[in-house]
Amino acid sequence: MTNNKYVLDWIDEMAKMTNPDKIVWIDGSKEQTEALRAEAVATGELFKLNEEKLPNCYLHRTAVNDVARVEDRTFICTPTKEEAGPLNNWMEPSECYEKLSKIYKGSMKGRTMYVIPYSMSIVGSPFAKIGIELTDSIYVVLNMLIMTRAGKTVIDALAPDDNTFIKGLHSKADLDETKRYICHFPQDNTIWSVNSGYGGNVLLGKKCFALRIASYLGRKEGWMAEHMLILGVEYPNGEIKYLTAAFPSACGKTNLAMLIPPQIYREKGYKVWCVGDDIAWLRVGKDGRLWAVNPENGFFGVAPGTNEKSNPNALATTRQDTIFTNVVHNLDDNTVWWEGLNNDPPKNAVDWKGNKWDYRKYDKKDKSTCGAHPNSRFTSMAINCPCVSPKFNDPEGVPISAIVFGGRRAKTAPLVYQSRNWDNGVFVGSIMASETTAAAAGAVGVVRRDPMAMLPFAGYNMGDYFKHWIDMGKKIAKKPLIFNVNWFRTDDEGNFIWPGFGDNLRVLLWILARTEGKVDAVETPIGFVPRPSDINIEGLDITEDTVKELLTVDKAVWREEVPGIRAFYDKIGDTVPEELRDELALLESKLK
Ligand code: GTP
Ligand code: SPV
Ligand code: MN
Repeated sequence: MTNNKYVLDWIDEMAKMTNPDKIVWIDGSKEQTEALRAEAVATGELFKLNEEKLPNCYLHRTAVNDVARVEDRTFICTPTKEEAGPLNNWMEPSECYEKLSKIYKGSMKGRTMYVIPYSMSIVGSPFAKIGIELTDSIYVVLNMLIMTRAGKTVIDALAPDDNTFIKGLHSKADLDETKRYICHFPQDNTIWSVNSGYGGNVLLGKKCFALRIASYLGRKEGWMAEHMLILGVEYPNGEIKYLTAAFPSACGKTNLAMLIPPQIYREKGYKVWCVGDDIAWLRVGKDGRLWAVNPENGFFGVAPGTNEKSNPNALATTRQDTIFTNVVHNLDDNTVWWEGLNNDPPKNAVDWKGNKWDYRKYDKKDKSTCGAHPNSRFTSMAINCPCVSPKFNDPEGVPISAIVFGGRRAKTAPLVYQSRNWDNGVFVGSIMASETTAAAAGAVGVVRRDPMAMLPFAGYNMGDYFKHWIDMGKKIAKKPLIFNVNWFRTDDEGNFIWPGFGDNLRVLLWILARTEGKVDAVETPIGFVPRPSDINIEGLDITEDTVKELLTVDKAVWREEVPGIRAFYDKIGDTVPEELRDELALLESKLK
């Protein structure tokens, strides 16, 4: 496939270590993909689903101990510990290579090593970067063929003397969780992942490359890799404004990116276009604006909760050409189901663990009774999404008017607020906190700081990452405005107050109106909030008083936040930029 000596030597070296029976290049052809699907079905790695109801769809179950990202086994192996920073796990690179080499030794014996050349962002785009993933998993190959642009066109685009491609090695090995490692060597453009078969740990183009390695490269090269959705809001006059939003894992990016406007807006001609649902690469354009592309080619979305009401676009996207992972298998009609799809759980079904599942034992409050794993996912093609943006494949990307941060906060954060300026906006992103979700192994519902939704994904020291944000602000002549949203405020019974989902457009419209200076705001100690009457509640069953409540900034509650923020900054240490320390002092004084 190539005469690039760096590629060939590296594959040789990795094959010597892992010892596969054969090596197969992935060319992206229909024939090869079809043959791999057939093989995976024959071995039981995939189930072929009902061709009439779910054409070209498959079901996969991971090992029971392997259902989410493993943050405590994820390492940034920079030459010094300081480069990785105190929030990342760090291992000395040579020590890590040596340790993992032992685990990889012979791990592909009796298996095939697949070579997947792939591009993050469309080949030919100024944003595009090439990676090669070596893997012993057909599931990984088939997912990568959806999530990235992969195959012969990509390897053809790699010059014979180009050694800048990202070298990814993945082996399922024996899925031993005590020997599971997800390791990054940014200085070597290298990723080593072993003993897992779960998405975020093994689809190396995604979190490992497009966030961890890319954030490191972005800092070096003057651009940004962020855990952000990208969407366009089309106005009745046809004008489209774009924004990005960073929410932590399983906090609503996919849902927001594909939202369907409430009826009163649809009637007027408003539309929302999805450019991306998880990752954005951002660059300063010649025009001084910030431009974004989605480096991915598909969606690896959370299944539970996806339904005809919450996210019809995602649901429609999954109705063909999709790989479902860890959902319920409906044996009656060979389709799939998950909690929150509808109120009609299948009677004759197998759960995500592969056991017979009795829907009558399902108890909403007890996750262990779920048929689908809470982090079960669908892998679908972006071009199958009914609201995919016409700019999805535009190599230049889209110009960004606003950056939105957000998370799950039951009390503290108001529905929306605007930062005072770029540095204050960076501060707002840096103090983000959110309740943990099932997207990563560990406790769920615990509030933790997750700056810019990048805590698990920054490929270097968080303080330096903050500094990079501050520095980028100096390079962007026409800066996007920075906001924070919270769809997750709850009442005393724990119910969400804000209706969320499609109705989030009402908040986005205020945000975009602010970027054009078309609407006023009220100043609070944390920034600007809307006048309650400026959030349109027509057609909702909440009152302006509820909006008022959602927009309140409780000084006492915020005063209690300050020591937590300071402790977080202290944990990061000296690398926290002066600008952010000043912002914290300013906040404290405004709260007095
Ligand atoms: P990753 O793919 O893990 O990065 O997650 P994501 O940010 O794309 O999350 P996603 O959109 O899949 O949402 C995850 C969960 O949040 C689902 O269970 C949704 O039902 C829920 N959710 C999304 N938007 C809203 C909202 O506006 N309000 C409420 N209450 N829940 C929401
Ligand atoms: C996330 O956890 O933020 C995801 C899913 O988007 S994974 O690809 O597994 O990281
Ligand atoms: Mn994500």
